[in-house]
Amino acid sequence: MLDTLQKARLVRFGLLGAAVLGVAVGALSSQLVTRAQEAEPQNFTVMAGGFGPNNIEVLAFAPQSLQVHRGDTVTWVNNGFHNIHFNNEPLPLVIVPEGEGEPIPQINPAIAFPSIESGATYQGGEANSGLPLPGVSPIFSLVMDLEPGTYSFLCDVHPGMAGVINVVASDVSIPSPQEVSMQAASELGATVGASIGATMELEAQTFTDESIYSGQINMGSANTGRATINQFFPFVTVIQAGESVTWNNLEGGVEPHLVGWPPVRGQDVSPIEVEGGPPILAVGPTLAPMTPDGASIAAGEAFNSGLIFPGQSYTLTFTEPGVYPFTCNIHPAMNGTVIVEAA
Ligand SMILES: [Cu+2]
Repeated sequence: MLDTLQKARLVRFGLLGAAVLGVAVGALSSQLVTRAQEAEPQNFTVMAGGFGPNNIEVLAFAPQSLQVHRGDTVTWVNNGFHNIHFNNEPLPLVIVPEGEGEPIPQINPAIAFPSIESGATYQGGEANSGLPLPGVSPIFSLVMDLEPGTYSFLCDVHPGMAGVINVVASDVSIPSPQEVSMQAASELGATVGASIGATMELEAQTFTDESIYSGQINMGSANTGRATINQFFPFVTVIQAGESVTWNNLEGGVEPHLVGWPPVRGQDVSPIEVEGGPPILAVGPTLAPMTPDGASIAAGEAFNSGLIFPGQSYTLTFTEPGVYPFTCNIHPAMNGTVIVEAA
């Protein structure tokens, strides 16, 4: 038998429980259903790139498109080496400005450095987050103070990587921040899933005598949507002394690669200080071409192709028998071997 006090407690607990549940359900439903403009501005997250298993990297903004109301904030999470640039066309990543003295190949300062600070109010026009260089936060946000309309942004490093923000009128209901994040996860997941299948196919196609003895190596993947599979296909090739190997970054790929040996990692830029201004981000030994296309390599000789973009190839001739490892300086998991047999 419950005494009166216990009953009173149970009733109170029951009411409290229902109230807590009600608040929770209320909060959840207000977050999960589409809605017209909230009294408070909302904060939406956009993923800039993502990583999967098997050396898969997604070079896309997710969600690719989202709706906001005027005054909402969009926060980009930079998961890779990307910038967020409200601009019509991508800019070239490496430029060689004409000027006094030796021309210096350098990372384009119009890509590298921000033209708007994170947290600022965006009112349209050209605006660039800058690159996530050492010491720069991977989180970048803007308050969208914009008339209803479509505003597109892109990553200059990865042509084709672009996204859209649709600013809609305040009385139009839009997906909640939680729904937008779910959409992002779904888009990234679908791309990674398709690429896992593609990896297996590419490996099966390239683990054949025909492929291994061809002297042809593909750098990463092509036609895997907005994903790149950062492997060499095949990663072993066998040639005779005096023959050549050609590395192909196929048309339809989305990521630059290099081929070189020994590995030179993490020295993408060699900054040159400039008084009263930002440094010149001179291309460092990781990215700098050292060995021209078509050159001959002797046993033990160091080489570096420099960046090879989709649609470009790079050929070396191996004159001496031996085992020649190679790597991609910007993708440490990309490694392979040329085996040169005596002719
Ligand atoms: Cu690579």
